[in-house]
Amino acid sequence: MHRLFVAIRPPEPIRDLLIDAMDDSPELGWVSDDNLHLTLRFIGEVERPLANDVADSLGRIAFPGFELKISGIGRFDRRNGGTLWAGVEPRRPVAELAAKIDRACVLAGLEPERRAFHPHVTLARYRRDGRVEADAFEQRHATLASTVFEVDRFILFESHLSRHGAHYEEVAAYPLKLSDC
Ligand code: 3AM
Repeated sequence: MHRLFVAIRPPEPIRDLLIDAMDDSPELGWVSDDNLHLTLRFIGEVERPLANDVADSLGRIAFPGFELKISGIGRFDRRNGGTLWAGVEPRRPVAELAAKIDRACVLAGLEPERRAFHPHVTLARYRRDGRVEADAFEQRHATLASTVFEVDRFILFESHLSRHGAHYEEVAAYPLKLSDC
């Protein structure tokens, strides 16, 4: 089985900005530089033939490149903890691309995504006792903003989980283009 997801990888200067904002709060489990990404579609565990069909279907997507910037900090608070993330602007092109990727996944045989799409770059994960630190970080960096960067591709990643954490391997990169020519 292959645990897959589709994401945008921010360029190095943008990742540097995010890493510079991270601090040494012991309750916040920071995401490493290698793992910083904006998830467009979580696919989950699939067998090889379906993985190949998804990869082929993604390759038929035509979507123009667009500009994005990091803007603000937010949290998904859950009962036992949560995630701290950086937001992006504008959200419209990234949401449209995510919708197109979802359609491509459905054409390949996956169930459609039913959850609302909230584009974000996860910065840290925390347990219940990290909420105060997460809140403080969110307040401190509420106005975090990057320069604009070009999104010129999206990437199919395979996630390898181990007791050392997640390792994301790039399976394929899909350039954004104006048409199918
Ligand atoms: O981009 P982020 O960090 O928000 O949390 C996982 C990560 O999201 C999410 O997929 C991204 C790449 O691993 N993820 C993991 N398991 C998931 C699941 N069962 C999931 N998203 C939805 N359902």
